[in-house]
Amino acid sequence: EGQIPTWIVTGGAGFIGANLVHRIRREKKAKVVTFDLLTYAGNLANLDALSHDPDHLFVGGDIRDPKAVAELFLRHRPSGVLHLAAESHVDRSIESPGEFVATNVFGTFVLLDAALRYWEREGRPGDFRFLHVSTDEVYGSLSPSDPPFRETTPYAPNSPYAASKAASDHFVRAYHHTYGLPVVTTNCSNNYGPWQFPEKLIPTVILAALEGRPIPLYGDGENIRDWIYVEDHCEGVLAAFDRGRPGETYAIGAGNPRTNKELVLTLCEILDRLAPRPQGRIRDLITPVPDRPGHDRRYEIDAAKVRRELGWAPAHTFGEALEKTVRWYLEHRPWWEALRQRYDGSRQGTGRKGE
Ligand code: NAD
Ligand code: TDX
Repeated sequence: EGQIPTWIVTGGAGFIGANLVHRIRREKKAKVVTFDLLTYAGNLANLDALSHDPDHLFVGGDIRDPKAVAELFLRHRPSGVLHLAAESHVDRSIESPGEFVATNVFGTFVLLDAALRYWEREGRPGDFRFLHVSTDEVYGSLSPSDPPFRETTPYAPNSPYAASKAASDHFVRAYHHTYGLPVVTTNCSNNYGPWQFPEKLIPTVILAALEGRPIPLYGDGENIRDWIYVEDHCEGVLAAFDRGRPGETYAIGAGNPRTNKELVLTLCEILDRLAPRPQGRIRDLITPVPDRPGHDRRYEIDAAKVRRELGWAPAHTFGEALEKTVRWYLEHRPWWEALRQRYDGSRQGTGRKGE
């Protein structure tokens, strides 16, 4: 037909989704339909630069709504789906786990079921892909001597968030095994970069420093996370979408494990250079707060399979991308100041509402 294909991106107005949508429109010959409910975490401003792009369309809607999702497939006839819509914040999942079951588990099921019906009606095209974006948190917590997570690591989710993502991964797997739907799942480590909602650690630290507020460090600060620049994650997602084998899972990580304390101190050092405070060193703002209940101690990814099978490798080094991220927040004050109405940044520690 000579027409370019249409890809549906769910959650495209969120942090990773927006980075992915921009990347697709920059680098791929595909139309994008962003399907997003615009919850507290979704933000149309993240897609502002595409407002005049004739090959991008925003559709507001809920992945938990079977009619809206069926309509989405019928109307846009996609050749692939990149599924990122989710409730994504561990602390919120501790406060209200039900929303995580509804969106991450039931919403993913609704999307899979609509994709299956559509795919069967189209004659089961072999090149259709349902790419499910998931997390390394499904594997649980590593002890200091454990080897990093791999695709074969047993699932052992510990937070309601991780449990809901694990359940969604299992439904994705079942739709391949039982019905043959061509699915691929990626399990990625902690992302950072532009448009990350300020409830997550890295933007929390940057904005607290810029506003002269306490920088909350949970527990002893010795928990380890494996950090990846969001652009590298998006490249991995697109590689898996393009070349991943149906039914396979791919663990994505850039090999940057850091304790929270190390990471926060590195950020403070970058901020002391780029946005010094006349009142003193930024590290003086670091404030220990009560630990997250059930806080996983250590995550780390062994990305040998994506490197070998998909030819993927991260293009950014940790120090440079972290500094680039700090600069992005410095240069996009209006973006995050507007979010202050939805999130005042004063929550410290976690636990239940009102604590
Ligand atoms: P985010 O919270 O920034 O964005 C989520 C988006 O989904 C928002 O735009 C929101 O409006 C939308 N959404 C929520 N509920 C919806 C619903 N019912 N219907 C339609 N849209 C809905 O999340 P993120 O950090 O960009 O994460 C994106 C995906 O990547 C998630 O599936 C998450 O589990 C996964 N992931 C995130 C990380 C990370 O470090 N942030 C790491 C690995 C995997
Ligand atoms: O203020 C804080 N202080 C602090 O010490 C916050 C917000 C976090 N932390 C700690 C908790 C974690 O050990 O920093 C670490 C990172 O916390 P988050 O940014 O909340 O991320 P995490 O819980 O590791 O989950 C993230 O990575 C995997 C994303 O939110 C998930 O969506 C993703 O799947």
